[in-house]
Amino acid sequence: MKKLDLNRRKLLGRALALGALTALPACDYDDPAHPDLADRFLHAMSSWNDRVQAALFSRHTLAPTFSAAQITNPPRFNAFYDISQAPVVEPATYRLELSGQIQETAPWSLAQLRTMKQESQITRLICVEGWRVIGQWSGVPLAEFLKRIGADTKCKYVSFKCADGYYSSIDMASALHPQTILALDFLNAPLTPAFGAPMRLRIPTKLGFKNPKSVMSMSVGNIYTGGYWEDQGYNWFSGS
Ligand SMILES: Nc1nc2c(c(=O)[nH]1)N[C@H]1C(S)=C(S)[C@@H](COP(=O)(O)O)O[C@H]1N2
Ligand SMILES: [Mo]
Repeated sequence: MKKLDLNRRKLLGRALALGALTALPACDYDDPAHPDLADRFLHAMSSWNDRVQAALFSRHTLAPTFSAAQITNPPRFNAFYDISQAPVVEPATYRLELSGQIQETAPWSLAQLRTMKQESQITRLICVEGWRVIGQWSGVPLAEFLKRIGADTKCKYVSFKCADGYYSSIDMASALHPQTILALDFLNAPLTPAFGAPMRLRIPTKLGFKNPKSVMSMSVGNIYTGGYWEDQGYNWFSGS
């Protein structure tokens, strides 16, 4: 018990109480090469937590929606870098690359994505840093898109890679949730680079970091691919 210092004890308490956050990136690992018992315990807790959250998740339970008057203005930017470093993707030549257990893997242009029925919603984005914003995102329901490209929806995961090297992945039940969209617009205008242009995942049933921006490729499969923050200890399921 000597090794279980106060910070770590607090962390354990937090993991048990909240579940969503299992390790802070800044927490003081004694020796990263030899994760001690507490670290292994936190990891085991987090994957147990994934399974519990997945079991409790219902495709029919909707995240709260809001009125236009409640939209946060101006919106709030977040990424693992400063807003001036946000990647700029040329919309005219953009192609969403598809791979994995998908029948039609031809890449999709923005014009093609816009031929599909667009869904608009005013929802809340919650960041683990302790802030939240309400915004209006519109785009293609991921369930419809997966159907259209002949994705095997019996697979476990849908994974995303972004223009800035960010990446994330979600469980299939969440991918098929009616509020999960491939967002193209914010406030009825195309997304701007810092906020995820030309396309971002918008998934209001999960925390902010599960909403990858400037998505360049999508893959469907059964191999766990983790995520940028997930691989640093944040809980993978992270329902909000
Ligand atoms: N490509 C990319 N997507 C990302 C991130 C990032 O750093 N790069 N940060 C995530 C985090 S932690 C949050 S809270 C939201 C913030 O989205 P916003 O800038 O629209 O508020 O984007 C998520 N998606
Ligand atoms: Mo975040």
